[in-house]
Amino acid sequence: MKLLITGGAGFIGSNFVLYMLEQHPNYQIINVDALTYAGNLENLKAIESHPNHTFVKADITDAKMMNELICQGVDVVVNFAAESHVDRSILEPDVFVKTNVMGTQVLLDAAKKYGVTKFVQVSTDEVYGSLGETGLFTERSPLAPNSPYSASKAGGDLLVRAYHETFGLPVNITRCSNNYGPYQFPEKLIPLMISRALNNESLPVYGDGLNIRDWLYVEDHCSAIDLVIHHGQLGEVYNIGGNNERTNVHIVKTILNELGKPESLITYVEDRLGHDRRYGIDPAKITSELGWKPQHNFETGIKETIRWYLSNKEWWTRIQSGAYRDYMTQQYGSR
Ligand code: NAD
Ligand code: TDX
Repeated sequence: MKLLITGGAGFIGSNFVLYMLEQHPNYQIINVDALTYAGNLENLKAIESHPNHTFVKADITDAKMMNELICQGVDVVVNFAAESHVDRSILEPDVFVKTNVMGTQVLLDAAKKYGVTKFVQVSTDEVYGSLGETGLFTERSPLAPNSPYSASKAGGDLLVRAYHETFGLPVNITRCSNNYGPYQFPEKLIPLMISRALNNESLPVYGDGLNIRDWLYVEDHCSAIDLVIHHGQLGEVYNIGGNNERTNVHIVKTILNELGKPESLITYVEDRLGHDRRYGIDPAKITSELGWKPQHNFETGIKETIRWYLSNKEWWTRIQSGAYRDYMTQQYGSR
């Protein structure tokens, strides 16, 4: 099988490329990534000279380039490439629409033109908006995105759906909850708090810290997408989540406790605009139809992740320079 994986130098994409080459060493992977601030070839060091992995630096909005890549006998497109950080979408929404909506449409056109056997859109539970104290997102929950990020992801998803309905393009959409694990960019809650705590910096918790996210170890997300590629019913959406709902402040305290740092580092700061209160995924469909089961529980997964950041300090300290430092100052001031 020949796969075109977009965004394969980012957090989940790079974990997925590594996972697929381990699970299916004979598959050929073309990994296309624009190497924005979030793309990092260091994530792919272990497969630098793997004969079945080819890296191409390109933007998914570049139609000529996407056509040139997909026409090379690509069977399956897996679209991870996206602007992925909610706070950045509040500061700069335009690039989110460009990559997450227009980029998806460019890929869909190329996939249609060259007749792929499947197009997998990697999406998010955030397209469903926010939950109250009870209930879970199912595949039938209405789309009600609240941030420019989630609205742009919902826009991409709707185009994927439309290409299936209108042109018969064989597609699946996956909607996963919050991921954590190795290679996550230190702007996201868990790696941000680990890296700041290690530097004895204040930990900026938004609002009252009681917003809830449903956490999944990244490898379990990868195994779910692998199953969807091979067994997903065409045209279907699959929600992915591991029933691990935690408040943000619980996560931050767990990290402090594990690192032996004081809770006095926690600083409650102004809330995120449009901050979704709670996400929770019902994974019944992917569990019963495709037999997916997560392998990591949160308590061990978070410890493994903290250990990874402790042993890979160079990876994240190199990131914490230049453009990233400018963003951090804009977002959090000089605290
Ligand atoms: P990330 O920001 O770490 O990685 C995104 C990658 O896409 C980067 O390597 C970046 O260089 C690349 N990219 C950005 N714009 C591009 C463009 N125009 N052309 C080509 N490449 C481009 O993001 P992530 O956390 O790994 O998320 C990957 C995907 O999974 C996204 O689609 C995101 O919406 C989705 N998702 C993420 C989570 C999560 O918790 N992180 C949960 C559910 C779904
Ligand atoms: O400094 C912070 N302080 C804080 O309290 C940051 C960065 C976050 N938070 C809160 C906001 C959220 O309630 O922590 C929670 C998690 O925040 P993020 O790590 O930014 O993730 P979230 O906004 O939930 O979105 C993530 O999950 C769904 C990914 O970034 C998305 O790409 C994915 O689609």
